[in-house]
Amino acid sequence: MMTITITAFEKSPDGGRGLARDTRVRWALEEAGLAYDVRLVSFSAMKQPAHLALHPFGQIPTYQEGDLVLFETGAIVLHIATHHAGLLPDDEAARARAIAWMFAALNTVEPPELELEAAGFDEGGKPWHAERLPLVKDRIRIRLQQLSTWLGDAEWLDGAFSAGDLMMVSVLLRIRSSGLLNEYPNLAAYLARGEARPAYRRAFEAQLAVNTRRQS
Ligand code: GTB
Repeated sequence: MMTITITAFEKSPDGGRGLARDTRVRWALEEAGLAYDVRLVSFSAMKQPAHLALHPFGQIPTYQEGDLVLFETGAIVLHIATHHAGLLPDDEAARARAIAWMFAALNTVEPPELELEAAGFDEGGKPWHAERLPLVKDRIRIRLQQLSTWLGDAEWLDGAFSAGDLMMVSVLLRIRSSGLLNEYPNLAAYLARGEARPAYRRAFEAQLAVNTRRQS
C-alpha cells in the first residue's frame, strides 16, 4: 500500500469546526481504514507553482498516492470508495445509485449553500443584501424539503451508509449554523447519525487538533 498524503489548511478559517473540505476526505479515509499523512499549506503556498502543480485552482484538499495526484473532493472520495471496501455497495445498481447521491450532494445541494456563504462573506454591505437573503435561503429550503421527503424515516439515503451519505452529510454540515436544518427534523437527525460514526469522529478530531494546537 502506497503512502497517502492529503493537503489541508495550515489554519482553517473556521478554527476547526470541520467545515473545510479536507474533513470529508479524512472521513472517507477513516471509513476505509486507511492511514494517511497530512501536509498543511498556507493560503499563500496554495497559490505557488508547487501547489498549483497538484491543484490547478490553488485549493485544498489534494490527494497523493504514489504517482497519482487528485484534486476535487468528489473525485478523491470516489477514488477511495472505488478501491476500498466500506463506502460503496457491491451490487452494481446500488453502487451507481450511491454515486448518484454523491453527485447530488455536490451538484444539486451544495451550490445553493455556497450562495448563502458568499452572501455572508461578500455581500453583507450591499444595499440589496437584506432583500436578497430570503431568496437565497428559500432556494436552499427547496432542496432541503425535497431531500427530507426522500429520506423520510430511513436511516440513510439508499439502504446502507455509503459515500453518497458521506458526501451529503458533509455538504449539509456547512449550513448548520444557518439554522435552516432545524426546519427539517429528519435531516437534523440524519446529520447527527453521520456525525456519530466513529470514522467521522476521528476525522473531525484530527482536523480539530491541527487547528487548535499551540503555535511554537
Ligand atoms: N470543489 C472543490 C472540492 O470539492 O475539492 C472546492 C475546494 C475548495 O473550495 N477548497 C477551499 C480552498 O482551498 C477550502 S474548503 N479555499 C482557498 C482558496 O480557494 O484560496 C472551503 C471552505 C473554506 C473555509 C471554510 N470555513 O472556514 O468555514 C469552509 C469551507
